[in-house]
Amino acid sequence: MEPMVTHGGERVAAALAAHGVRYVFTLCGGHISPILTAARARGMRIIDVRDEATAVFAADAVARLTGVPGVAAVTAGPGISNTITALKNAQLAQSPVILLGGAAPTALQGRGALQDIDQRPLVAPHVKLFRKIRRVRDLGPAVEEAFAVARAGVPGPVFIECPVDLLYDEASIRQWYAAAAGKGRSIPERLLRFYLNRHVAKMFAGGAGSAPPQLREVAAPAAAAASVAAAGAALARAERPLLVIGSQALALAAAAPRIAAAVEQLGIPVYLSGMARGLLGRDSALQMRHQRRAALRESDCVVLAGVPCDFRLDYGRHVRRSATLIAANRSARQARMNRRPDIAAIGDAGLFLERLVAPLAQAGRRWSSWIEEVRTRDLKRETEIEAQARPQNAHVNPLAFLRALEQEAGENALMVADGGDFAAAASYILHPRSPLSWLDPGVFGTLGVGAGFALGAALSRPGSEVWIIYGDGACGYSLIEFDTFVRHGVPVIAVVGNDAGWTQIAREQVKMLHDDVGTVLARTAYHEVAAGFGAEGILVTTTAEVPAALAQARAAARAGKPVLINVWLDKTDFREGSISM
Ligand SMILES: Cc1ncc(C[n+]2csc(CCOP(=O)(O)OP(=O)(O)O)c2C)c(N)n1
Ligand SMILES: [Mg+2]
Repeated sequence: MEPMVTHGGERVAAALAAHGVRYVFTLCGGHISPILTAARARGMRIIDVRDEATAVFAADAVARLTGVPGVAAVTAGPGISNTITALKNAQLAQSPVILLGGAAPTALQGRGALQDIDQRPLVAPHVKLFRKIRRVRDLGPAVEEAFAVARAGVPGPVFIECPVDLLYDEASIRQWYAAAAGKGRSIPERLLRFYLNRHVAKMFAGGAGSAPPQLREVAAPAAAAASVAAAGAALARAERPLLVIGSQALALAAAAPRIAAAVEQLGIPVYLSGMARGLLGRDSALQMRHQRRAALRESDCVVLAGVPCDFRLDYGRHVRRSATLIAANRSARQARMNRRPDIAAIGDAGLFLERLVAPLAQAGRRWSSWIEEVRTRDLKRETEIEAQARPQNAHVNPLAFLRALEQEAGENALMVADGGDFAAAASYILHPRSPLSWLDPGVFGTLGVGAGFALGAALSRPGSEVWIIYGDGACGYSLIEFDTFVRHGVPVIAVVGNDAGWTQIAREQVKMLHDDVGTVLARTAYHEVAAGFGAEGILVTTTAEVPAALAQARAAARAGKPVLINVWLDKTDFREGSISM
């Protein structure tokens, strides 16, 4: 039987349940207790983490992997301010996250209540919608609205502010306000009582019954048929077409297998970035991993599917001027950023790729020699990496380690990248196994996503092997969440690429400014930190130890235990010269 809806927290929980929410990520606070208890009573799993940022990163991962908004709930004031980096990251990654935030009692806001700040100016710039609730009966509909707004158009986070006095039952709140109003007989005291009585009446107005939650359909935006036709015609004419598919093309996560099939049918060489990595499985003949810039330089018709012309494409300069540029994007602004495309298909980029199949099949074009050309260059780079992975010094060659991991990781592996050079090297060497099996922060490039992403991923994909590829610098942000992994039985495997430094930064800083100040770390025993939380900690200082360590880690994870492998890396010049700004 459905639990009774007797208070505002239950209204929120009922609406979450109606939308199929299974996990609420949180760090507790008195302002939100009724939401957590009501959500648990409705069968949702409450995952309590150690930093509010982690809660939002985890909700973000759930959203990206399932296409259904992920939900986090945090307390008023510092609980909310702690989420800002993660919220901004979700906004820039266009991830539909719903953040429920506590707030001081409605009548006390702005009067010096505990943890009371004006939350709107803090949060509003980072969300699609900031909804401040003032009446109990608006709580459920606000959740319904949040689920619709977060997914519509360009997806993104939504914030609902739930003041604590709307979340408890009416009798308790009336009692609380009555006590606050006192029993004094003076005119100001009687006025206060009158005012508070009226205030409470408004808060609970029309709230006795509650309509069952309404689910709203969110139709994916579809590009105009004319732009699909124009793109099909341009590709059919092209001699060296190229496809670049980015995160936004996977906004409809459930459509991933269909999008993958469509891309295979198009027969155009393709580069995958962000959340699109893994779309074509581990070894598709069409997918290239290296030398994207060279391929873009040569291509006469480039399709950017869910990819803006930002720094990763050198603001559009990677595509030659004479090429026909086709941009498929849910955002008209992103489609035109820095460079006007010849054909703009404004709508869902994944759907757009599916709709290209028919016109191109009709044209019957094949580009085998062009594919050969790009493939040859791709393989040449692979051979170079193989050579760079060979040198052995005192500790572990990072490329050799990542190649061993690529061999060893299971077919159901899902990888989270959090770090600088080591994580970037991983993005070249690891082959994500299947659609939506790779997570990185995205364009905000924030360090610290690791544990939160892994948590969301492990829960969304039970039975998969979740790896975090950490830099030793990056791991510091979320190492504390090994406590969460252990308490909640989430068997994540973290690899810390320990080069005793913030190497991506040190590399350029030392070269240009001849000083490593602020970039040096130690060979810290991160594995012992994890072990202290009750996880399995493994130290690897030499190449010879790698195979056994990977096998041990997988076995422990299969037995339900989280693992951290601390790998002492040697230096390599693999990332020499790469700089992002
Ligand atoms: C929150 C945040 N702070 C700082 C940076 C700047 N930054 C980018 S890469 C990097 C170094 C990362 O070091 P580590 O995780 O050890 O990886 P490595 O480059 O050493 O492999 C830093 C500090 C950032 N991207 N995000
Ligand atoms: Mg490092």
